[in-house]
Parts: sequence; C-alpha cells; structure tokens
Amino acid sequence: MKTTRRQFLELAAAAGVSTMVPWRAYAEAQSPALRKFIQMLPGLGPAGIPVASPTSYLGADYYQLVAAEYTQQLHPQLPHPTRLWGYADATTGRHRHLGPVIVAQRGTPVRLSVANHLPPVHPLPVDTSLPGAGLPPNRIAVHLHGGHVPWVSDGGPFSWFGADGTYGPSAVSAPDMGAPAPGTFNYYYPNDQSARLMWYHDHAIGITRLNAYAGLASAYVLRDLAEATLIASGAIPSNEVPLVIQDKIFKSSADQWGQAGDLWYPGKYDPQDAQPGGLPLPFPSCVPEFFGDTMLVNGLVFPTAHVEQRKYRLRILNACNARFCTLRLFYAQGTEFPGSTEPNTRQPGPPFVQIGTEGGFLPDPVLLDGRKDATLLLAPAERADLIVDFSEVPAGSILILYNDAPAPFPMGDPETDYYAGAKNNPTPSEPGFGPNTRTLMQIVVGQRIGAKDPHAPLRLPPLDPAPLVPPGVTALPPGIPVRDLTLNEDFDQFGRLIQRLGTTTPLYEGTFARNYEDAPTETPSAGAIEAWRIFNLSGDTHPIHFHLVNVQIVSRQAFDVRRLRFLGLPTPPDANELGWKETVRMNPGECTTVIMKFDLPSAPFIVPPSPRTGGHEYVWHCHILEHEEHDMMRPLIII
Ligand SMILES: [Cu+2]
Repeated sequence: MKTTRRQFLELAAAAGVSTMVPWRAYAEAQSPALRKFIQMLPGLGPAGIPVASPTSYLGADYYQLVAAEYTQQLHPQLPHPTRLWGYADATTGRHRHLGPVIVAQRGTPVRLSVANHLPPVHPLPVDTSLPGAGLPPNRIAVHLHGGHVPWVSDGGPFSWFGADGTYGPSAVSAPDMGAPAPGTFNYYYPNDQSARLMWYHDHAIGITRLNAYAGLASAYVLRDLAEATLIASGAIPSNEVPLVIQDKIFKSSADQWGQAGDLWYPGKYDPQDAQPGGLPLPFPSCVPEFFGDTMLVNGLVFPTAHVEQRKYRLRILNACNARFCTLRLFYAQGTEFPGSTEPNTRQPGPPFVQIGTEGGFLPDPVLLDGRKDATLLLAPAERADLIVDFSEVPAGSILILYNDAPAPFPMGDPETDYYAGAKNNPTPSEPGFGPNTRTLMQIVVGQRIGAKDPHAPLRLPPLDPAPLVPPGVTALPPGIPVRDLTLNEDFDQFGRLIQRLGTTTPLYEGTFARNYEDAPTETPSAGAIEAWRIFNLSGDTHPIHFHLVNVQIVSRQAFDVRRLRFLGLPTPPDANELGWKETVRMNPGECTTVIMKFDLPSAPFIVPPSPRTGGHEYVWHCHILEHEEHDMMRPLIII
C-alpha cells in the first residue's frame, strides 16, 4: 500500500511540483482495551445529547451558549472521566459531549450569543510554530459548517475571541445585537436554506484541530416544509437517529497534559518523517494527520443501539479529524455475548438508501448495498442522510456498523487500522475490545411494537435551490468563468510535511502552493457563477470544504501530473454526490471540477467589510483538520 503512495509521489516529485517522504503512523499512545458495546447510544434529549432551547429576540430564535471545560465518563472502563471542552446551553449549564444540538426552522433566523469560559490552559499539546503563535490558547470561533451566513457570523479563523476579552482582527460581532460583553460574541444565521444536517464547530486560527478534537462541535439540524411533508406521508421514516462518528485516543497513563482516561493527541513530530536540513523540530509540534484507535458514536465509545423491525432514518456525520469511513452493516458472528462483538464480513446486513448529503436531499434515492461502487464513503465533514429498513432482519439479530476505509485515504497505513486479529498492525486488539477502528457500534434488532410503517413511495423533492448544471452532465455551460487551482504537498522550514492550496501560477519556487496568509486570489463578485477546476498534485484525497457556497460536482478527470495534461474523459460524480455539496473529495492525480454561485445571504443589518481584508471574508480549505491548519486553507473574499 505504502509503495503505491510513494510511487505516485515520486511521479509528482519528478514533475517538480511536489516531494515527500512516505507517511508513517503515530502509534505512540494506545487507548486502554475497552469492552465494546456495553453502553447505550445517546439520542437527542435530556437523557442523551441535550437540545438547546431558544428564547425569542429580534425576530429570531435566540440561543445563549457557553464554551467551557468539563468532564464526562465516555466509557465505563476509563479510569477517570475525560476532560473535555464543549458548548452548553447557558440556561441549563449542562455539558454533554457533542451538545447542545440546535434545531432550526427554515425562514426563522437564529441568533447565538456565545460566552467563552474556557480556562487559559489547553488540554492538548499546542504547537506555537503555526500561525496564531502567542494568541490566547483558549481562543475560539464558532463556525456554522454548511450555513449560508453573513461573513461576520461565519466564525472564520481570524474572527476568534478569547475568554480574556481579546478579539481577532476579523472579529465583528452581529452589529444589531449590541457590543458584546468581553469574552462573548454574537452570531446571526438567516436559515434561508433547504432542510439539511449542518454542524457548528470551532474554527479559530492555529488551534481548530485541537479545539474540535477536545469537543467543541455539535449538530445543527435545519428543517423545512418539504421535509415535513415527506415525513408526514411516510416516505421518510419519522424514527430519526443522528450518528456522529469520531476517532480518538485515550491516555493509558498520565502525562503533562492530563491523567489516564483523558484525550491523547500527538505532540511530537516523528523526526524520521522530516526532510533533513530543516530547522530543529518544535515541541509540541503539529503532525501530518491524526488517526485515533477508538471509535465514538454520538460522543460515547463503542455504543449499542436498539431498533425495532421497521425503517429508520440515520443521519451520519463524519466528525473525525482525518479519518475517512466506508460504512456498511454486517451481522455479528453470533448472538451470544461476547461472541456477538465482531462482525461476520461474509454476511451483509440491510443496505442503505441514501437520500441526502451536506446540501440537503439528493435528486433521487441511491441504493448502497456495500458492494464495490455501492459503499458509503464519508470523508471528514461529509454527511449522509440514510434510510435503513430493519423490518426483514430477524428479531434478536445483532448488526455491526463497520468501517474499513484506509487511513490516510486512499493509500492507507496498516498501523492506523485497528481490529481484532489485524495482521499488519503491531498492536492488534482482542475480540470484543478496543482499540478498534472497524467496529463503530452495535445495533440490536427487536420485534416491531405497534403499527406497521406507513407505505409511501419515496420520491425526493427537486434540488433546492435549482441546479446550475443538470446533475450528471460533465460539460460546463458555455461562458462560465473557470478558475484553475491546485492541491499541493511539500515541506515547511522545519522539514515537516505541509499541505497547501494554490493557483497554477507559482508564488514560491518549485511549488504552486500559497500560504493562507498570502494575498487573496479567490475573489469572486457577489452573485457570480464560477467553475473551479482543482488539480490534486498530492498523494492524499482531500475533502475540500467551501464556506458560504454549496457546490455541484461537475466532473472528475485524471491528469498527468508530470505534464499537467488530462488523461481520458471526465467522469460524472457518484450517484450519491449528484445533489448540493459543501465538502468534496478530491482524489490524487485527478482534477475535480465544481460549479457554484456566490450569493451573499441577506441580513437585517448592514454587513460591514472585513477590517482585515476589506471584503466579505470567508475561506475554503481541506477538512482534514491537520491539513487545514498547516496550511491548507485560503481566503475566499466576495467583493
Ligand atoms: Cu487535506
């Protein structure tokens, strides 16, 4: 596997656009062996992940949140409750991992006041060699991921605010909510989009990967009439279960950042992965990617869910820092505990019918039965809205939600792949116990209680808004302006791997890459339609996330990285990518073409220009958080 990746990169290196050393896993820490599936999957509500409750203010649903440190037992066998950073509804002050969820209605704006009560010491190793060195380590910025919001409320990297009353250079609190008290910030979300699952998470400069990993992330569900009609007719099940997937590592013993049971995050850059001749490696240092050894669903380690023999709607978010997931259901090897804790990969469970992505409903449902070309692949930040029919599953059956995506994607390293009997991992786990990155959760199917599901044909509403190109057509309409952009990988001054976005005009010798803080180059006019052809010159698939806009994927096309020339014909996106997207997988050696319209949202106040950049300041970036932060992000300035 590694050889293939190296070969690709040698090819890229020969082209003079990228060089790198083979990637190696950071297997310094191992979570304790935690027994799988002995705690219940948290649902939404008082017994699980809290749902925030609004008051009314200035014509909006008004939420007051605090960001603070707290502890929570994430698995009964962890020696201590885990120290987390997270949001809580200020009216209750109740912190639960991944709470509180916000449920919004289309057409009813949301206003958010967030108070930063985080302590000045970060629970994870902070690399001060990244942009943001010297800033308060408890700086935060709340980004509504997927939201069509005015730039002042986008919570971008430079819009951070500290607990001590300091603010980033682009921090402009919602102008009609009064001056924020020191350590607080106000956001305005119009909710002018169709129904979809979004999420809000931290985005502060230089520390996003650590803040999100420490727990500053939650779901934001937007509802609308079209969705309500589908549910009322029975076309979409009313049994709705959100599944937020994360991979983490728990400390087995204390270190300078915490005690056993706390979250572990690497602080050391492996010198074997550094290009010789660089400056001495800093400590703590960022790492190329973080891969955990233990899976969490809805904030708890290896949970169990109980379902009845009927249809369910599963709404999945990959909230991992860097890990991709290919998700399938398998029957467990037996129904007798503990033999039921490992999957029988020759006995597939019920298929998924995918009905939506980040941008709402797909044009048509897509059957994903787990076979080749019909698997659910989710990169970090991608979402899938699924219907799973358990009605034909024998009562008493146990199913395992299974992932075997290579990490990093697509070439993989066996040392990041944890499962019982793993042959190429030096630390294989025991059946029934973690570390394990393949078995996410267990689903126990019980008899249906009560009436049968209503029977209604599954017809999805037309794309909302209307598509810019007919879904599946790989040709751009004539006259659309095209930008050519690049995804690059080389080394920083310490010899560390660095991923960066760029244009096709070199700014630095030997690379097309540009730093986040270099002058903006993507500066579309408000209302403009553009196509972006994004050439991936690196060895990884990057989930590229666009703030402000949803995009349609027009095509993917292989190109010769030596000569930067297309090979073969463009291919349309996968069937489950035919709707609106805001996080798009861009594969190595491929040019991914997306099309979007840079409409600015309306606001009940005059939106001032960014004091830092002079326009409507957004970003586009890779959502592998370690890439985003070093330094795979560029300004997106609407003028
Ligand atoms: Cu990336």
